[in-house]
Formats: sequence, C-alpha cells, structure tokens
Amino acid sequence: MAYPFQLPDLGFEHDALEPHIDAQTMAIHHGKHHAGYTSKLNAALESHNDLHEMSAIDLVSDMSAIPEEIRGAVRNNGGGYVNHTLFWDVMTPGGAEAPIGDLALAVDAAFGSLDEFRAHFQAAAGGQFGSGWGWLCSDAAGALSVQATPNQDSPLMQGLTPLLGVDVWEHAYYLRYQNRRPDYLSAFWSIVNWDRVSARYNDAREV
Ligand code: MN3
Repeated sequence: MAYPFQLPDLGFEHDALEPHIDAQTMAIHHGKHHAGYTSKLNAALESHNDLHEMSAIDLVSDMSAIPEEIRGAVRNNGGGYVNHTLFWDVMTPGGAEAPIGDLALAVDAAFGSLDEFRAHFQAAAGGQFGSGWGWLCSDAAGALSVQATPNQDSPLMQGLTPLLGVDVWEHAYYLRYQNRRPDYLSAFWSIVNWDRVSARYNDAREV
C-alpha cells in the first residue's frame, strides 16, 4: 500500500476490547488520531511524486532518504501511521494468552520466561517519559529486544522490526485509566493477539 494512504480498518468493533480499552477511546484513537496521521502523511507527500510508490514502512525505515523539508512530517505522521496500523493488528478480543511456535522459544531464550518478558516490556513502556511507545522487536537474525521510543518514532528507524507495540500516549488510555499508565499496561496483556505477533516474528527473519 502506497500514497495516498488509507486509514486501515480496525478489524473489530470499537467496544470489542472492553473493559480493557473502552469504546470511546477506540473510536477517537482510530477515527481521529490515526485518521489525522494518515491525512497529514498524505499532505506531506502530495508534491513529492518520487515517493508515491513507497510503502509507509519503507518511508519510515530510511529517514535519511526523505527530503529534508518533509522529513519531520514523515517522521511524525508516517511513524504514527505505521505504529497505529501495527497496534490494531496486534490486539484482539479474547486472544491467545501466550506466544506460539518459534516466538515462544525465542521469548524464553531472550528473557527467561514470558513473565520476565512482560516485566521488561511494562518497565520500558511505563518508563517512557511523556508520549511514546513500548515495543517487542526482532532484528533480521531473529534476536528479540524490548525498546521504548518517543513520540511516533518507530523501531524501523533503528533497523529493527516491531512485533508488538503498545501506545503510551495519554490519548490511548486517559479516559479509562487517567494517570494510571501501569494499570493500562497490565490490562493490555488480556487483549494481545499473540497469533499475529508470532506470525510477525516469522516474517521478520531473513531465513
Ligand atoms: Mn495513538
């Protein structure tokens, strides 16, 4: 998918993630915030025909290739576009409780156990100062790491493939959780789509 970018479907109803994420938050987050990143990314690219064949992932994976006059806009809005597209894909109502297949083995190898991974991930996402994201990432060899990024920066900008992400901007949780970001992060595990995260791991590796 390339320019003009379209707001992707959520794949579930706004209230599907209740009570962990409320319907009003989902409606605003998808219909206003993600839609805003989409339209602003398109506006930044409008007069740059040479970039119109590129996917959003390719655009944000090499920021040095983006013309300086739109680099900031592509970083913020292209990052926002790809981050939220991943976020909707890795959540589902009533999903599997644990990774499957190669990802299950890799999590144990990298972190010791799923519980230890969760603790690392929550510490990184919970400790991100201000707005940003927490991530589980893979490198091309399949090595896992936990990352946190500010604003709408993507791990793609560091050459890593994001497998699982959690949005810790206040717009992602404030209506239900107010300042209680740790409670939002604890609830997040109830809606992770481990089938999709595990499939993303298989796609991330150059084998
Ligand atoms: Mn957001």
